[in-house]
Amino acid sequence: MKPNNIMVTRSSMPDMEEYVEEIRELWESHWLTNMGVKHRKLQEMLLEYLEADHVELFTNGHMALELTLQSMNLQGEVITTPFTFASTTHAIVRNGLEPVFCDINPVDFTIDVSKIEELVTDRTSAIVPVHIYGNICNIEEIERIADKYGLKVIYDAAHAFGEKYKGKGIGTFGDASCFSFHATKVFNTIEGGAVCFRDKDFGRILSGLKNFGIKGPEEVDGVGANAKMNEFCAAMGICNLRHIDGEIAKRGEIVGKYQELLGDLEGIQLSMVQKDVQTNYSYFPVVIDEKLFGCSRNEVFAELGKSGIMARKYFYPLTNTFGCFHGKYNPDQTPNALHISKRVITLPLYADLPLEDVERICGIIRKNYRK
Ligand code: T4K
Repeated sequence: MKPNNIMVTRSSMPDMEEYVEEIRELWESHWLTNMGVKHRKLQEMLLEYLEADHVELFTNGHMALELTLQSMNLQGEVITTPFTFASTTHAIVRNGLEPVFCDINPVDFTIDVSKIEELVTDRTSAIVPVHIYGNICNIEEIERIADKYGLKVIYDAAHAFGEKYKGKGIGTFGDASCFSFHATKVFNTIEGGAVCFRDKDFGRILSGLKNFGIKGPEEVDGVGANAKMNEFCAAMGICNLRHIDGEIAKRGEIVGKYQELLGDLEGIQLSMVQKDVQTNYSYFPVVIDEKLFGCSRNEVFAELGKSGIMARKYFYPLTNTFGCFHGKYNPDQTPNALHISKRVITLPLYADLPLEDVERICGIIRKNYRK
């Protein structure tokens, strides 16, 4: 990475002194992991911030999702979307379940709820919808379908930290919602993740599975993994959570600037805040229609790259085209997802991105408009 490059994102960090103060007592106690004081403190803070019934912390967002699926003891098929990060599909497959790919809608790129029911079979056990880029899925319709067919709903909420829908914390919907606290996310614990859920009994199984399924000193009742958040990561989360509202507000300003500077161009679909959603401005994806815009996504991506602006093609390629699946899935069955994945580009967005840099990025994009 060249020092002057602008990356797609940059981790939010507290002042070093604040972090050092937070970890000082770890030197005194020598207690570094296994649900120590920082772990418990962050858990309490998140319970309040996310307005959730229960929160369980994890070593990363992927293990949160993978172990949530395992805790529910699902069988057969799981309906999900391929327009996501590898983690969503891998969590399903690594549980021995079969992903059944539903298309996305071309407006907010979440699961197309009008196509879910036709994919339900007598082998379907769950739906794993993704709040992609922090865009919230059609929660009411997903709930209706899940109730009708007796399916579990596990939201991949990796991008949706702190968001609200109709005034309610996003982690309160479905059977569980899995968040990522990776360094690249709106809220980070360096690496980390969490699951919000309502059912206490499910929580007991889930918390056991993140610690090898150990129930007591002489009892192991689940084939679990090691997915505990350590004390240093939890301490980072405690510090970052103190500043989160300010960080989200700064991201909002940047998004506003992008919308102001690109909003008049034809052939570039900008990310819009959804109705009834209190957003966290996770990502700023734009979709480029070559015919109307006058040049392709790949050309814009390359032009930005020449100026040291490292945008990304989140989420290209689709997970149902990954080589590890050896052609098992047909991406033509998810045509909107395929279309968007070939045209989307995610522009740099982080709290401290200077507005002059946003102007420079938009200047390059505008220079390529119908040039
Ligand atoms: N579900 C969804 C829908 C997800 O998007 C993700 C993760 C998950 C589940 C799983 O959650 P985790 O298990 O990861 O908690 C990144 C992240 O690694 C990944 O967390 C994220 N989604 C995915 C969308 O993006 P890369 O390979 O693109 O990251 P990388 O290393 O290229 O970093 C991107 C930019 O971020 C860098 O250019 C600079 C900046 N950065 C990166 C790191 C590592 C920092 O500023 N600080 C850092 O420490 O995957």
